[in-house]
Amino acid sequence: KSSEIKGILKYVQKNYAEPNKKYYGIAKGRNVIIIHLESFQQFVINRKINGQEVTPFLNSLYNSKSSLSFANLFNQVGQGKTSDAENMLETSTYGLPQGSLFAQLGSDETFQAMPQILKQHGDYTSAVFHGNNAAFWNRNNVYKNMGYNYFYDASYFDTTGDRATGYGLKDKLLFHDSIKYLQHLQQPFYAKYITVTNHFPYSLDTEDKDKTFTTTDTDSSIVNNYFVTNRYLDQSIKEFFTYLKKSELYKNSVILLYGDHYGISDTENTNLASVLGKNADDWNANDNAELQRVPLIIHIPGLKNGGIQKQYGGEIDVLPTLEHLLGINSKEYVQFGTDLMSKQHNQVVAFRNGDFVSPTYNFINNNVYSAKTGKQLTATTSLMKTINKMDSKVKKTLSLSDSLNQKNLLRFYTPKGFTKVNSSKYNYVYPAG
Ligand code: GP9
Ligand code: MN
Repeated sequence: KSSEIKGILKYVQKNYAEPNKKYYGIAKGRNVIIIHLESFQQFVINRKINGQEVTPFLNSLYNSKSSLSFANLFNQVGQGKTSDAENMLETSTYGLPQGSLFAQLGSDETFQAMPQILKQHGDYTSAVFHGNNAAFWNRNNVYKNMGYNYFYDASYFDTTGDRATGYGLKDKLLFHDSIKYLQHLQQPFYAKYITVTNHFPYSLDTEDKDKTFTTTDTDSSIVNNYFVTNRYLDQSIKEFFTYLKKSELYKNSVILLYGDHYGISDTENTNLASVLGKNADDWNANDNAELQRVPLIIHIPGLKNGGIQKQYGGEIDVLPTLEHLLGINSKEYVQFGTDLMSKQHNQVVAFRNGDFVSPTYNFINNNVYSAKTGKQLTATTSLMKTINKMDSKVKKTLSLSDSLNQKNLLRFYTPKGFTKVNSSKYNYVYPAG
């Protein structure tokens, strides 16, 4: 086992991408607020429906010079969905080939996750705010192993009657009702909000629907309703930012927003074609892959030279990117992603099933597509030589991540200056639960 972890360390160190000096440490010491945008996809950004932007506030953040916004960031989740996204964001390791890492391994896993990393680089306090019950995705156990100080789940909030939808407290209420807890967190803090209202089946009472917004009229009620809860999510974020600005937390924070995975499934995608100005009859597997983009917006109040970034990346890359912005070198940790702002950043994005996308070629269901035109390419010997090289790198990174997690190999490696999490120190209280 100790030789196995050595091999993995050697691999991640070889793949390490050096920080870009222009951005290294620009957010050092700030509070970090992560906003997990449930089921929110990139194609919604800057999109108008019936002449109106679906998400005007998120668009303003996305288009701001104070944000590093990523146009080609792909979700890489497997069956663990939200929990896989969280795992990648917190640890820069992949979810499992089957099932959810949180659910299957999370109770006993040794993590080197962001809450503990920040505890040791700047004495951060950490908390999660979520409108669902603590046990969902085994979060109650996982967060202790990640070193989270506090977990404010549904039991902290009034979720009665129409205050909740299928997955818990509505987002506007989550932001509003959590402020009394957020205000009292010791600064600097690392706070994560996991939203729920924009979750399948995208239902919302009439009184919560935005009357100024008229959605699409496709044959799919899922597609039509999706944009309605997108708008609700957008307005909840806007209200939260209004509070942040009023409280002065805003200028001392970096606010990172990301979509966790698709909201419209492959089987519904043809109903989206008309909305996207495409022909449903030509829809193929590559179109589904292209739709796996999710927004990543790293909003740094005061930043003047941000803007939209075109480089390809995935959820696995978010953690090293954030670490470098905070002036923490990711080199000492076992992380499979690379800093999106680094000149050495790896732009081949692995999907959990072994398919991949990149700025040149997409490899989907054993077919090669041009990333530029979306057309399927003939598998010539020379093309396949290139593809096989990319493919074996993708397979290798996934399998090393799986060994690390499945055999809990971080038990055998503690980086210098890192203290292993002692989960027994954390005892989350669930007041009404
Ligand atoms: C529930 C929420 C949804 O607490 O995070 O998870 P998902 O169904 O998207 O994996
Ligand atoms: Mn989700």
